[in-house]
Amino acid sequence: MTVTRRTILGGAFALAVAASGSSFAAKPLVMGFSQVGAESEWRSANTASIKDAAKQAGITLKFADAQQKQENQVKAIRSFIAQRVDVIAFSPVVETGWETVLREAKAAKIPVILTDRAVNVADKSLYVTLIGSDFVEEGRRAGRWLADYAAKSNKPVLNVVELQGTVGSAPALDRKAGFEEAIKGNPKLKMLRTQTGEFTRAKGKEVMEAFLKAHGKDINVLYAHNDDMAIGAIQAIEEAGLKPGKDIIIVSIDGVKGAFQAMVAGKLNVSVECSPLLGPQLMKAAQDVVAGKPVPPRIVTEERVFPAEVAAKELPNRKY
Ligand code: GZL
Repeated sequence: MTVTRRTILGGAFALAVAASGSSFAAKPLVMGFSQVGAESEWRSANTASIKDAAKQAGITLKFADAQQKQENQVKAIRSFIAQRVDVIAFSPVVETGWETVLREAKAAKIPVILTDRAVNVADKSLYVTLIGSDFVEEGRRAGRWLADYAAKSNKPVLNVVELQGTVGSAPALDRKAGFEEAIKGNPKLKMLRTQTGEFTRAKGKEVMEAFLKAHGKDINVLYAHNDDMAIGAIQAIEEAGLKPGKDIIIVSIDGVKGAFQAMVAGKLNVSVECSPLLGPQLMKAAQDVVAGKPVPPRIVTEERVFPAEVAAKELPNRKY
């Protein structure tokens, strides 16, 4: 159980006030949050969820956008430590390089909660919990859908190109691993090219243009680690005179509104859900940590797979 500075002070103060017989309103919990950036529809929905949930919970949120740079996240965390916030939360842009600043937070007795992405540290006491998706399973789900599609295809082999997410990030590493695990040894699926599209529409389009220039009609499938890169690639495929969703089958991850619209238009074949709506779980975990209550070391979000056939029915229900 994490006993924070605020827990001890709060307890002693409450005892003193109770003895004096007067009532008191505890000061609002203060959270420092370092966000990856604003690179995708998913990230914007994640930011909105965190800000809304903080407001609902009466938590004072100090929010910093790192513009996808790790050094900006380290600076923000150091600033939160200097401001003596009650809890620090962040979505680490990449998995490595966090030990030093997390040790500084631990020395300051400020609990740290990870949301969305994981860090690769030997000392698991450097953070309280990780709230977010199982990216390896998301990659497996994408691979399983494609394996089922390939089994029904009359083509002897399907050539696959892959747009990876941010190099070194947990979702990029894990979605690649899960996908490869699901298609391993499948004689009908051949990996042709793989390259990062940095989770953005612009880079996804640029890299897909290069793939098309090199391989053209030999490309049968695109596996994109997020919908934004898939949507960028769709533009490149159309500009090359090919039909996305038909000439090139597209498998993607996130389940953002843009993906549902592309599926309804017949340009995307499936999106594996990765929920950005982590705000309420994050605020609950923060309140529990500060109150000295136990918090599980891993909180996994529940998610589904949305093939194009269900997109029109599901679109009105989507919250992001
Ligand atoms: C996944 C998240 C990824 C999304 C991308 O939890 O970290 O980052 O899949 C986003 O859209 O940019």
